[in-house]
Amino acid sequence: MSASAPSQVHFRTCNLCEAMCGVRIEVADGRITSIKGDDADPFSRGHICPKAVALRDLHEDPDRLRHPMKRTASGWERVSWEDAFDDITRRLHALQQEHGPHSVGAFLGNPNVHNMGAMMFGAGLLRTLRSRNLFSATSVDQLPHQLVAHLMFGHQLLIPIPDIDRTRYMLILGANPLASNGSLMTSPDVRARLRAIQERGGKVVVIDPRRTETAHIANQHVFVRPGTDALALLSLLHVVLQEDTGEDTGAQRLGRLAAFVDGLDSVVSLVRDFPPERTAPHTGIAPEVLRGIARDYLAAEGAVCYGRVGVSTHPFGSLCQWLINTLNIVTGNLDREGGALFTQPAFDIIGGPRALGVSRGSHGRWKSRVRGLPEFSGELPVAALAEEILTPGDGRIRALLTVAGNPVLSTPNGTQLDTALGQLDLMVSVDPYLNETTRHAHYILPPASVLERGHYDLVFHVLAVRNTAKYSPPVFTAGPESRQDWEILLELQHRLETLRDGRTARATLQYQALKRLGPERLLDVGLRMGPYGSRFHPLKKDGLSLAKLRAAPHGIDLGPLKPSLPGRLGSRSKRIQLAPELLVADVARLRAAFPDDAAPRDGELLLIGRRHLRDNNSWMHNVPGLVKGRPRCTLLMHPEDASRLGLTEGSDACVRSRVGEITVPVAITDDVMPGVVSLPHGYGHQRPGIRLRVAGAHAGASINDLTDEQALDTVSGNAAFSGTPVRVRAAAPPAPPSPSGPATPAA
Ligand SMILES: Nc1nc2c(c(=O)[nH]1)N[C@H]1C(S)=C(S)[C@@H](COP(=O)(O)OP(=O)(O)OC[C@H]3O[C@@H](n4cnc5c(=O)[nH]c(N)nc54)[C@H](O)[C@@H]3O)O[C@H]1N2
Ligand SMILES: Nc1nc2c(c(=O)[nH]1)N[C@H]1C(S)=C(S)[C@@H](COP(=O)(O)OP(=O)(O)OC[C@H]3O[C@@H](n4cnc5c(=O)[nH]c(N)nc54)[C@H](O)[C@@H]3O)O[C@H]1N2
Ligand code: SF4
Ligand SMILES: [Mo]
Repeated sequence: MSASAPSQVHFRTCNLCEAMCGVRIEVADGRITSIKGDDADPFSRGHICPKAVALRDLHEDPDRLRHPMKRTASGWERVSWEDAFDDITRRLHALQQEHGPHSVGAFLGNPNVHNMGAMMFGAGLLRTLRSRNLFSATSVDQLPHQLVAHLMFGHQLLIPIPDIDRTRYMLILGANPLASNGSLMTSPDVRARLRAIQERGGKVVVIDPRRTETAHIANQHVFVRPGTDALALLSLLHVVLQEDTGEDTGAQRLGRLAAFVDGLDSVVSLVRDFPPERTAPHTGIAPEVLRGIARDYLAAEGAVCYGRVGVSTHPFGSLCQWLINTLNIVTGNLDREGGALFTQPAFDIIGGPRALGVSRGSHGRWKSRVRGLPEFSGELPVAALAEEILTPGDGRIRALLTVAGNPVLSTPNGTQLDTALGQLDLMVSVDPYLNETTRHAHYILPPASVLERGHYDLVFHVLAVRNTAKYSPPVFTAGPESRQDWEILLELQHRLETLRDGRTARATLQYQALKRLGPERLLDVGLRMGPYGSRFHPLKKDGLSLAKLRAAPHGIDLGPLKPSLPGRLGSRSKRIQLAPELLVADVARLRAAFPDDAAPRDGELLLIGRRHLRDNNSWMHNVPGLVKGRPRCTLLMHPEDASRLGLTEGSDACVRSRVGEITVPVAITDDVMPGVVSLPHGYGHQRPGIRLRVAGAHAGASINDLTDEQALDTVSGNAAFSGTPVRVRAAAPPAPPSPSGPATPAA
């Protein structure tokens, strides 16, 4: 700890969610005395949410692991980094020698994307593994967005961003930015930005099976039956493209996009079959409501449709994301101010030098061994991870590396994965906590705390509603005994390469160079090579560099998003594919799932998820300030369903699905649709052997002990959490109180 009195002020970007809020951190005597919003941050303008203060709690958390740990017969033991790296890489190498490269798998969790060093160095380690069994949180999240971007725009990260600050009509499906603070739409203080749409005479419309916090401030909220959005979108397109709306035809509305869009005719004929009357019995959306939305959307000077987790972790997630883009395109709202635009980030991982970037994407180059699910950009769907460990045979996963992930709580059928992890020959977790997943590890390698590292948002600047750039230097100096995520990943990579290829001069030089450079120097190179960089900028010395960012601690505003097509497209043809074959073909699956004569399934409820402002996936329940108050892991249920099932407010309900059963208290509200129930994810901290004392006392139950690893958006392989069929009944009268409380820390 370097700081000493009098107090120092640090400016930083909060990296806990995607919003990139600027924070002002005061430190005295090596301790944080206050965390506030940074009013001078040009992007977030002082906004923060209650989680920002957790940056301190996470740093100071006594449960956060500070040194490598090895699981032994008598419990967890502290080991040296050297011994850990040595034993781990020797064993990984031996397994790969004996059973082939695919016997070692890896799972990368969400916080990697919020971590500059892990982003820069993770790929190298994965390449070194040469394994086809690579998984990440992408396939329980935004894989449909990436697949669709790859197919339509030629690059997996060319994701159109809503121009929230200029739009006059924002149609939101399956997102609740007031709780999540926005996703694939980095927009700090999203509440103010949505309000501003209304203040300039525009409209916000939310389509969601739950009347969410966002729906409450919207101009209009429409209930939709979970899993049916693709039908509603096809009907919206039907109205826009097939009905006489008194406006231009589809081709005319494309405007300047017409010069580089292929496939409009296929879409026009595809939507013919989906008049709103035909889809209404499935979606629950009245035809006149959809026609009203279409009318308003077409009339607005700049309209945008935005769909997030609720329509990507969905049985037709890829269709939804495709149809959302299509709606924006055929109404001329893509690449238009007030519509959806692509960013031009300062460190350009899309259009910049290949060595510093992310690939354009690939699909189906190989299939998973057991279920034959398609690869996407080198990864397989994580819904297949457990079966790849449990199913005997050649290519079975025998060792697993997890980096910043908690798949036991975050992936479908977590119970099955929990069992599978217990059967690995070797599991290694790079993670600061002993949690539901890492308790199975043979080694836990904890990184330095987030405040001990520099930060730049390589990914979220690509997804932001405005072009900005900001670098945050470390607040504290990491101790000599701690290692950054990137150092851990680089060390594993280098030792594995050395074991496999021998000690070559080239590899050693490369390793030493990377180690010396570290993320900061690479960031500097990326900024200089980027579109605002000192290398290409006409006034060279004024161009962006790390030094320039260091001199602007609140960040630099690079202006609003600008039209950039067709030049920005990733494909060589520089054309947009409006009707990719893979997606057009998937409409047959949709039709089959919703035949005209479908009979309602008696007694079945559809389970959906939800987020709360004070949660962050599974890993922030150990922060006392964030878990205090009423328990949040409750099953929301409509009063009609509750009375039919004899459930009362606060009573315990047993919720059962094909894969499992959990017991949770009921909260009755007409904010959810009849026939729909909702539970948050990331709870379920009752499992033995974890070391999360606060979380253990707020355990809740895991929704992913109910979600089904067989339910997928089959084109992409993304997990389909939305609309898991469940049966609910009153739990047996409570047994005499059993001693509960914090889970017993292991060893
Ligand atoms: N506070 C907080 N913030 C977070 C996170 C967190 O855990 N907590 N997680 C972060 C992460 S990793 C992500 S990816 C983002 C996600 O950000 P969002 O996409 O905004 O996520 P949610 O708040 O879960 O909103 C999903 C919405 O989809 C609705 N929904 C469910 N099924 C369907 C359906 O079939 N159709 C439609 N139309 N809607 C449906 C749900 O009711 C819910 O309102 O949030 C990020 N920010
Ligand atoms: N049913 C249902 N399931 C869902 C979702 C849903 O809406 N419904 N949402 C899905 C989504 S969008 C996502 S993104 C996934 C998230 O899935 P995961 O990424 O698997 O889960 P997290 O809860 O984010 O776990 C993060 C892990 O990283 C560790 N960690 C935190 N910071 C760092 C760090 O700086 N370095 C390292 N090495 N480790 C760190 C934490 O201790 C924790 O173990 O969950 C998905 N699961
Ligand atoms: S909204 Fe996200 S980035 Fe902003 S303070 Fe909260 S957690 Fe941090
Ligand atoms: Mo996510």
